[in-house]
Amino acid sequence: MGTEFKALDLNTLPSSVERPAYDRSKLKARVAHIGFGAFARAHIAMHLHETLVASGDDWGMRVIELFGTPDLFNMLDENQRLYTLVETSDEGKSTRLLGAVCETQHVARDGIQAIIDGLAEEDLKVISMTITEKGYCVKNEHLDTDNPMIQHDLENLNTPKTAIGLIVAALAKRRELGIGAVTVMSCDNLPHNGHLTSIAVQEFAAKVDPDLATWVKENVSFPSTMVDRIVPALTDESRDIVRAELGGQADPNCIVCEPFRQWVIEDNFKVGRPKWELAGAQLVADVEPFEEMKLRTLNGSHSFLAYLGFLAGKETIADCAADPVFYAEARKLMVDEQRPTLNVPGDVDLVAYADMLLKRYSNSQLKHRTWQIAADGTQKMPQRWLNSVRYHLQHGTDHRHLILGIGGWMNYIKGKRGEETFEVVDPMKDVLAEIVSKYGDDREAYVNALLALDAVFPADLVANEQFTQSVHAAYAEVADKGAGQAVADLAN
Ligand code: CS2
Repeated sequence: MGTEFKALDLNTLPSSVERPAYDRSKLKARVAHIGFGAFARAHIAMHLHETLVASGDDWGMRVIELFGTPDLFNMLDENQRLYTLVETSDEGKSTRLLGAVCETQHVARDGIQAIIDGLAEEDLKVISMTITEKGYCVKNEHLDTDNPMIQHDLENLNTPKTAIGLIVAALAKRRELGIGAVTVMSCDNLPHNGHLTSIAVQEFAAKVDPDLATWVKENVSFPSTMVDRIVPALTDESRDIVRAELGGQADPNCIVCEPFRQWVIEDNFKVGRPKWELAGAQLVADVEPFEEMKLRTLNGSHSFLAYLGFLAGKETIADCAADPVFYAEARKLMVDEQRPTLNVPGDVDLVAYADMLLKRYSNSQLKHRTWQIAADGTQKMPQRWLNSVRYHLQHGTDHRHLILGIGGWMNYIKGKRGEETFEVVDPMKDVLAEIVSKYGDDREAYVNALLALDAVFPADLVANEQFTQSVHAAYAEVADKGAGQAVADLAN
């Protein structure tokens, strides 16, 4: 890709492409965002861009990557750190160049020391991140000290590999330099994500130096956020869409997503923040009801459609939504099985919310792959399904859809769809593959071995016979009937 790269020629871009209407030369890196993948480009940096359009102030964003190669960042720099966002739906498209990014730092290009130093600059007020569920290195609500990367970072705080290690190294430096407080803001799909981040950072800091942990307590806030926007991974097809929108020019950092977006932020910032409310973000005292609603209804139904839909031959979420059976059963999962478990935010009508989600899923322009959402199931299932399962077991209420989802996942991770084999992406993929190869032909032993994964299935659920029996049955149902028929039979 590098050799073919040609910087964007802004002069010949079609006039339909909106450009940043603010003075980018005055932007300072006051927010640093770790993990500049598709979602961050389309959501976090887009909100800052809109904030700048409305406020004209100087809150720029430095973006940081700890993995992969710096190629994309090099190209972003050559494009003056502008990149293209196309919002698409069956109603049409709109295209803009986003301009909130003012600096890039890649560990393989700039070195970890420069990144640590940057996070310890006085102007830097907010460290935000989208590092995916596994990036937090948290197990059973504690820092996972068995994680080899965390072990590495604990022993080598000057050269951390994880985002958590990096943040602690930066906080230690801020303390050493006498530079004031900062806010660390998670933007990942995890329940009480601010609290989880604080656990990971605090427990790590306490291991390094108890005084540092005390300093962190006093000087760092960890607001929770609920983020929502459907942003499929970039494909050749989406690159072609962007190229057409740009009058034939290519932008390697472009992104294509749905028009909808929502951001609910706990207003708990130590030393100021951008005026994100100007971009439509909701600043609230308590994010938890929003987070749980979104995680269980949107992400919970996504995962249900991902495993069962993929196994039934459906490549995208829009394909699932176009099938009346999958549509109806995903709706029941949300309305009948997730709604009762939720403390729905005051002014939200959960049925209308679910219908809006299904409408978003029906966006045929997005091509959001079921296989993509199926990734990292061991990290996603607990907060999307298992807490709700616990609720239903306690209340004696029906939760067949949630259980079928688990049965779907157990079939999915075998990596076979009929004669076809596919890659299973998961941080625990080696453990999963071992279970598949050891017990894959013995249903009883296979399901038991998966249920014994204590990082995924909490002990209280596994001790509940009703739960384990229903999971065994759901596994067998999907294996015997096929996912499509198993979903159809939920209606009976
Ligand atoms: C999806 C999410 O891949 C997944 O696990 O469920 O990325 C989902 O699209 C976003 O959370 C929507 O806000």
